[in-house]
Amino acid sequence: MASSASLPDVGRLARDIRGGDRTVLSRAITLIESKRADHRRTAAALTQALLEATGNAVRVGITGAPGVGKSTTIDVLGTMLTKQGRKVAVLAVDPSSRRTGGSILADKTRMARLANDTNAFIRPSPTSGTLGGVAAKTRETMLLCEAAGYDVVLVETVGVGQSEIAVADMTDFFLALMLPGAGDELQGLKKGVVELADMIAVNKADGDNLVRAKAAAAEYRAALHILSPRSPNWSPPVVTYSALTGDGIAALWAHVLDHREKLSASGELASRRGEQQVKWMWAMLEERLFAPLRSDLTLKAALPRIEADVAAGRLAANAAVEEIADMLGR
Ligand SMILES: Nc1nc2c(ncn2[C@@H]2O[C@H](COP(=O)(O)OP(=O)(O)O)[C@@H](O)[C@H]2O)c(=O)[nH]1
Ligand SMILES: [Mg+2]
Repeated sequence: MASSASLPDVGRLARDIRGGDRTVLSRAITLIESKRADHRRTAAALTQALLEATGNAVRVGITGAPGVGKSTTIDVLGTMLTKQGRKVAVLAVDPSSRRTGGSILADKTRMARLANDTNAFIRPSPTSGTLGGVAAKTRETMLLCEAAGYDVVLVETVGVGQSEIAVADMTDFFLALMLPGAGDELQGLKKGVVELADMIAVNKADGDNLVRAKAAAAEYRAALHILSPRSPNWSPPVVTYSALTGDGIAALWAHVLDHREKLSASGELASRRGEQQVKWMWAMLEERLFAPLRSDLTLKAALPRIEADVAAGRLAANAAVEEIADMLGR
């Protein structure tokens, strides 16, 4: 284990991050992502030191099936926002990227304009096998970006179950992107994504797709009618747009700002954020407390036998818990 002398000075790191130093920001995010216990403690101290400088960004989660146009949308939306004087951070959560690394490269080329924009910061968030397979450190990364002065944070996630819920739980506005037509409109509903969404946006409403995009939007609108809204202060709109031509992008962002205004006025934004933070604390604590179950080799080896005994009725569930707790307490 490294001595504390080799660890970065938290006060200095915090100052440089607040000063907007991108290199320091990148290094700090690497520290946040580290699994080393001493790094973890330093990262926590850093987050705490920066806390009062966080919370000022518009936090938007963007989800949708692969190919729906998330990266293209972020490129055009992000560029529009930096032109308005905003600083935009993009955090890309892709559970598949751990295996191939390829999708991150693809994303960088899809976000070519933003990648070269000095007022934008793009960071892929590595996923871990824990916390539902979601990037376990994306939330803290977002806080660091806010402290560095990024006032829009876009979190991109590919449309697969748990990572969507996790991203919805760390953002103010959850945007579900859909493809026009193809009769798959209601699949999104089945997966529950639409229930999380603060807006549904049908992309690729251009050329031959225009009519099908409008038809898809009408279907979503009808479907949303029968769902109870996530917020008493907001009915999720359904819009069509084209990331390719840029048509509808400004209107899309206007809805995000409208949502923000309404939820700020009602106090819901602050309470939603507060709840998110507490929920996140418990998720991390649970994760921490369960860690020995995965790392203790003797216990790991014994668990299948214990489970089998419980399943077969040879071992009472409470007796199994005592046995496991004894092993943990050794
Ligand atoms: N026609 C059309 N194609 C689009 C639009 N947006 C994205 N695409 C294309 O759809 C493909 C997938 O886009 P990408 O942004 O990588 O999707 P992601 O996987 O959701 O990030 C690319 O070939 C894009 O050029 C759009 O608005 N109209
Ligand atoms: Mg992408």
